[in-house]
Amino acid sequence: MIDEKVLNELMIKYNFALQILETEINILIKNYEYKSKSNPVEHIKSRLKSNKSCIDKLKRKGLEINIDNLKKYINDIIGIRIVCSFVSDVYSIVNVIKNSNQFDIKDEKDYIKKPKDTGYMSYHIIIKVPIYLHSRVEYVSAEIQIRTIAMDFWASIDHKLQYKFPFEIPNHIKKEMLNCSIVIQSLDNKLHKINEDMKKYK
Ligand code: 0O2
Repeated sequence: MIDEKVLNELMIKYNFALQILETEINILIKNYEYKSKSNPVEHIKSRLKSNKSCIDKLKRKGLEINIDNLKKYINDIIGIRIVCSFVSDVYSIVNVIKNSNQFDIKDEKDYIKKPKDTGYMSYHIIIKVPIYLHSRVEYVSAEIQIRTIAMDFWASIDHKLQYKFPFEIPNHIKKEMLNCSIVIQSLDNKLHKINEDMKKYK
């Protein structure tokens, strides 16, 4: 079991890291926007996972509920979501983050090229963020999700309808949500083409 006080203290540290990361990401994006004279990001959202969600996720992964497992196996206690206009913008932002040499990248998952079975699409980068304490530096994981507004729309509805549903989801519902994701993919492709076409007239 996890002592509530110890967990709250850990969350304070994660909150420091989240604030540093938010600032770094904002600076990187503003700098990219200035240099490329483009505006690829619609909005950025960040959050710290709640104590309950952390514990539920450890349970879901079949792990013992303790602080060590939390630090080691839950990579998205710190979460930043960057929502872009077009698929091409998603990959531009991914490159900005990867080429910055500012972050220690632990893992990346391209759920756009290979969506999850549910239909979920997004690009995830897991990084290590330093927290500067009195006498030492501690590193914690953070997840950056980068996706289009259309993918974000689908993911948000899916999160409400089925992602955290505690019982077995009927097959026809899963199939309908997957079909919606295919529609989203096709919409993103169409919008990308329109954007490319429009560049000729600018
Ligand atoms: P919440 O409440 O959104 O934070 P891993 O150890 O990396 O294998 P993990 O972290 O589950 O395990 O990796 P994964 O599958 O990449 O999922 C990370 C996050 O992506 C999830 O965090 C969700 O936010 C989102 N996600 C993944 N799959 C789906 C999906 O099918 N639908 C929706 N809507 N979101 C999804 P959490 O902690 O599970 O949930």
